[in-house]
Order: sequence, then C-alpha cells, then structure tokens
Amino acid sequence: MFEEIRHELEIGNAAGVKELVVKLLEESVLPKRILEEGLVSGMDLIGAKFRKNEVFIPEVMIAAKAMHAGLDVLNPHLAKSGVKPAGRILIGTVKGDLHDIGKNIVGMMFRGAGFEVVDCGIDVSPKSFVEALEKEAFDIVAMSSLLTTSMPFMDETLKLLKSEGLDLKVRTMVGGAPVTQDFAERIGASGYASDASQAVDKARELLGIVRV
Ligand code: B1M
Repeated sequence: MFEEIRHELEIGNAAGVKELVVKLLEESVLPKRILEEGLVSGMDLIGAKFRKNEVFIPEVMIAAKAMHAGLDVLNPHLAKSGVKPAGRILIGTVKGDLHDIGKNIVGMMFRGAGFEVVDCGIDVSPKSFVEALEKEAFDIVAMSSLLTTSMPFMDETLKLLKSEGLDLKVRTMVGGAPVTQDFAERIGASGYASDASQAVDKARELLGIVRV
C-alpha cells in the first residue's frame, strides 16, 4: 500500500492518498511508517523527478496538495504517538518583495519532508524575522527573494540575527531566482538551494538528517 500512496501522490490524487492513509491506520500500521514510507518517500520521488525535469512546478504543487490531504488525516495520530517533526522551519519572503509562489512551493516541500513549517509571509522585515525567532524555537530560518532589490534584506536579516546572538541558535537558508551560492556564501548564510527539491536536501544536510 505504500507503493500505492507514492503512486497516488505522483498523480496528485488527494482523495486516493487520504483513503489509503485511513486504510493503513485501520490496519494499525504505525503513523510514523505511513509518514516516512508513504508520504515523505513519495514526495522525495517527486523531488527527484523535478530535479531531472521529468515533472514541473504544476505537478509538484498538485502532489503537495495530495500530500497535505494525507497529512491532515495522519497529523493527529502522529501527535498522539509522540512523533516529532524532522525540524522546525521559519520561512518568509524578505522585505520589499511580494513574490510568494516559489516560497510557498518550498514550504510545501519542507512539509512533505516531515518538517514543521511556520510561514511568516511576504515583505518580511529583518526585525520581523528576529521577533518570530525570539518568540519560538526554530532550527532553520529560510528566506526567499525574487528581486535583486530585495536580496540585500537577506544580508540585513543575517546581520541582525548575528547582533542579537541568534545566529548561534538557528541555521539560515537563502534561495530564489536571483540568489546564488556565491551570494549565500558572501552574506554568511548556512545554506543555499536553487529549487524546492534541493531546499529539502539542504535542510536535511544542515540538520544532519540522513535518509536511506
Ligand atoms: Co515579478 N518579477 N515583479 N511579479 N515576477 C520577476 C521575478 C522578474 C524576474 C520578471 C522580469 O522582469 N523578467 C522581475 C525581477 C527582476 C529582478 O529583480 N531580477 C520582476 C519584477 C521586476 C517585478 C516588479 C518590480 C514589477 C513592477 O511592478 N514593475 C514587481 C515587484 C513587486 C514586489 O515584489 N515588490 C513584481 C510583481 C509581480 C507580481 C505581483 C505580478 C507576481 C507575483 C505574484 C506572487 O508571487 N504571488 C510576479 C510574478 C509572478 C513574476 C514572475 C513572472 C514569476 C515568479 C514566479 O512565481 N516563478 C517572475 C519572472 C519569472 O520568473 N519568469 C517575476 C515561479 C516560481 C515557482 O519560481 O519563485 O523562482 P521561483 O521559485 C523557485 C526557486 O527560485 C526556488 O524554488 C522555487 C521552486 O523551485 N526558491 C527557493 C524560491 N525561494 C526559495 C527559497 C529557498 C530555496 C529555494 O530557500 C530558503
């Protein structure tokens, strides 16, 4: 049935995914196994295909929607059985920038990989990122930018994190069409990813999560 979940995810059949998750729960399969061997594994396959240009943004979004349908059923059972998320990620589009399509896809892929994601939206100032990090604990703060004019706010956010001593508590990730590995290194971000699938790999790498 795990194979079936992966297939239903790939074709974006939300009702099919939901039904299979319910069936597996009725058969007393552990929620953690359903998450890892069904949903996360299915989204990993989509991510790999996206990287090879075998599927494109619309397919990824449809698969992510189907994954959410499965997660809605599974989440209360995961919580009851004490399964912890892979990590907590705060994501937002930086100040001056209203583009959110890519950021939303990255957020969906993070969720599909078992991370808990808090999305602080668009046009997020350095101060707002810092305030969110002071309120709650996160493992990673992930910033998206689509404009060359908003990229400097990634740098400013990192500087403010550092001056508040938060850089020792949280990893930082940057991405978005104009952002490069070189830029990420220059501003001292912990990681960079060029697309949603690589963002998942990078987040796992930053938190030392190994998937076999
Ligand atoms: Co705007 N826009 N836009 N726009 N817009 C671009 C980005 C632009 C390249 C178009 C162009 O001129 N060719 C250009 C930027 C030029 C530059 O600075 N280099 C541009 C401009 C100039 C503007 C305005 C200034 C236009 C104006 O008003 N004169 C204005 C700015 C508004 C603002 O933000 N303050 C503006 C406005 C808008 C709309 C509101 C109309 C709309 C946004 C709607 C929305 O997001 N809700 C819009 C759109 C749609 C685009 C284009 C057409 C598409 C962007 C997109 O959604 N791509 C874009 C041109 C283009 O890219 N062809 C353009 C699809 C998305 C899935 O890809 O966001 O790259 P992307 O995300 C990818 C990766 O980048 C990566 O993963 C995602 C999935 O694989 N990724 C990350 C993203 N974030 C990541 C974070 C990570 C890791 C990976 O880690 C944290």
